[in-house]
Amino acid sequence: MINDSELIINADGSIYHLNLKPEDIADTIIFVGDPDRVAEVSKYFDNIEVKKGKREFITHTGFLGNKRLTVISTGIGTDNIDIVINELDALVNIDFETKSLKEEIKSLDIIRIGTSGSIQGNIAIGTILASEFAIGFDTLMQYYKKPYTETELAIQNAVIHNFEDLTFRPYIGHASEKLLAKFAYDLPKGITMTAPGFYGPQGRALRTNNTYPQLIKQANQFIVGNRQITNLEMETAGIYAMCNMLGHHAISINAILASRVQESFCENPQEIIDNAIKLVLNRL
Ligand code: R1P
Repeated sequence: MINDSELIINADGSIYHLNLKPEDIADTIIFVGDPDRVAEVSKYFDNIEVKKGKREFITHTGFLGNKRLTVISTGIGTDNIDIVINELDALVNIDFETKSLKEEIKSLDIIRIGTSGSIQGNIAIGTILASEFAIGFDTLMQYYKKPYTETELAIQNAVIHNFEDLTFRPYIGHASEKLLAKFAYDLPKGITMTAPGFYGPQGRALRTNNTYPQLIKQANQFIVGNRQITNLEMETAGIYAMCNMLGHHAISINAILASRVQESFCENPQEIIDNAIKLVLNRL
């Protein structure tokens, strides 16, 4: 039995942060960062049966045709991803009455629709890109033991050699093969770099003296086999690594809004994000 301070259930039977009960979520879950983006996705649903929220975690569940779907906002950063993945996993795999693991462990399908910056000249603003792998420059996976595939180990070694002056060891996660085949068969794919902040941790210096001023240049030049780091954001590595560890399927679809090599930002972010939303919903 899991104790009351590890699995915190609210008085109404919902889980602590997400404020959701097991019956509130579907087996296919779309993640967005921005809470306002939840309605931008659910406006395409045929009906919405659940609308709940707490803090930055807004959830809508409904049907698109005969497919039951949940869309949930994760807010910014992998610290939130820790909460969202653990609580979603508990909602499907822990019996809230007995507070014990269910006999049959379920795998969720998780699709992130996020915004991101390109760090390669050939990935233009407006591109919809799928993350095949992700590198976490944040600390989340220091607290968990995840099995590594051979390709992940090769990427991790290449990162340590390429980013010479790093004082920490980034972690690696991978997309679900099943979801790559379903959602990203014709999309450009790449390695996504996940940062624990928007400014210094992504090589921006408005008025700061940064520890890694060469971060974007090093990311741009990184190569392992025939793979490059294509883009930069703040959640994908956490989603992938946590899902790899817990047996959930995940894919991250990135709407490229900025180019860090051309040093420019798009004029039509909403249109690019909407293209990514429609692409994912059409392939469900
Ligand atoms: C930073 O502006 C935020 O935007 C990106 C980053 O990953 C970070 O969360 O994604 P979302 O638009 O999905 O939030």
